[in-house]
Amino acid sequence: MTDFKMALEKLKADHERLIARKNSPVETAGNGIFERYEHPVITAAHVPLEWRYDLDPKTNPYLLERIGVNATLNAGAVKWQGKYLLVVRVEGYDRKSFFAVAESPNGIDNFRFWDEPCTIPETENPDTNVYDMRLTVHEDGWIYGVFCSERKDPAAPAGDLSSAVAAAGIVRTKDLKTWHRLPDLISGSQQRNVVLHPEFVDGKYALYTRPQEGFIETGKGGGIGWALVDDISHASVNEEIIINHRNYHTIKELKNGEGPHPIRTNQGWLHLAHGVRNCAAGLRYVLYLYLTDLQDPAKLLAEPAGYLMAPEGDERTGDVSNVLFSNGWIADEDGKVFIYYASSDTRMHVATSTVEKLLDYCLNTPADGFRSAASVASVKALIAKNKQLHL
Ligand code: M1P
Repeated sequence: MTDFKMALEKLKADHERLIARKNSPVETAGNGIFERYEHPVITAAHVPLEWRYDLDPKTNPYLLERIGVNATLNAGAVKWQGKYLLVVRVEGYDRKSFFAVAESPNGIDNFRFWDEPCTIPETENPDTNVYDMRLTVHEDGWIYGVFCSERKDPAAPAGDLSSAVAAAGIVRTKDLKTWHRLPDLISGSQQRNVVLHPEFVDGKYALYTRPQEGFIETGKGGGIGWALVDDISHASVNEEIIINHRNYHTIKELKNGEGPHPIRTNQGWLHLAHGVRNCAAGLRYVLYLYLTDLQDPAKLLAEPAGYLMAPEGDERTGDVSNVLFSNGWIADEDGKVFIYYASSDTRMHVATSTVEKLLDYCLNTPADGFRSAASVASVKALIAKNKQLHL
């Protein structure tokens, strides 16, 4: 066998071993609310070899990687024809992200990318970068993908090659293969983390928004917003109310953002979001839950204090360390919930729970009292309750 053939066989065998690797829940006692899994579900090394290597010995005799993948992160999720699909943000060495579908039979391992990345049509004003797609199977019959479209800030002073503008790009599809681009969301501010609610509300499309004054800073943007839209093919934010606020001295004092679209439950809409605070180590991104009213999804019913999940162990390091971010989850018919999250902007993981447990967590965890004394009162109330049990 030639050196080239041997190297290729090894590459293929290593790749297949990685993809077929079984994933199991981490066995250490957790908090009972969810289970983490041993291995990430998708890493840069999961990306097909054909996307990265020229496999022709004549043009690539040393079998060098031609197009490197830096990270696989922030995936939208949907259960589709019995399969668990992630629309992954694949980021190349060139810093550009694109979307690609990976499919698993069980939601926890064996994620395989489809043959080719998604082709997302551009608008007249081409996106420089696209990322973080939220998928919504809407009751209008389409599957929508709402994502961040990033372009250079036209008002940036000469020499400033960093300032950017974030807007919500919108695509829709019937098969997750052919994507139709709609005009970007028109908004008075920059927008990231925009998510389409799966049902009409008062006969209109409903969007979770995240108004922000700059590309990074939300400024006066108060948190997760809510806007009703008459025509999704010319979507425009006219009235925007804040339904989940940022608060001083909380996990979301700097900014927050809706994760995937909320799950309909018999107690209300269950939301997963990220909260960000600043500290000496930089920005820290954690995941939290809140519940809103079934009839009025903009009305907050419950919100536990603090985070549901924070970066742990290996999750804490990566391209942008100390970050957990989620824009995809899947609720199965039996109530099992697959939470897909990226750690440190580098790789994708799964954690599992159930709708029942997440509701219990949401409804029975004390809310934030915004002062240390209130936290002490919560702990003391729990101690007093437990004392009654005479265990
Ligand atoms: O680097 C962490 C995250 O930062 C941004 O999130 P947000 O808009 O809430 O600040 C996004 O760029 C996201 O992709 C990234 O994971």
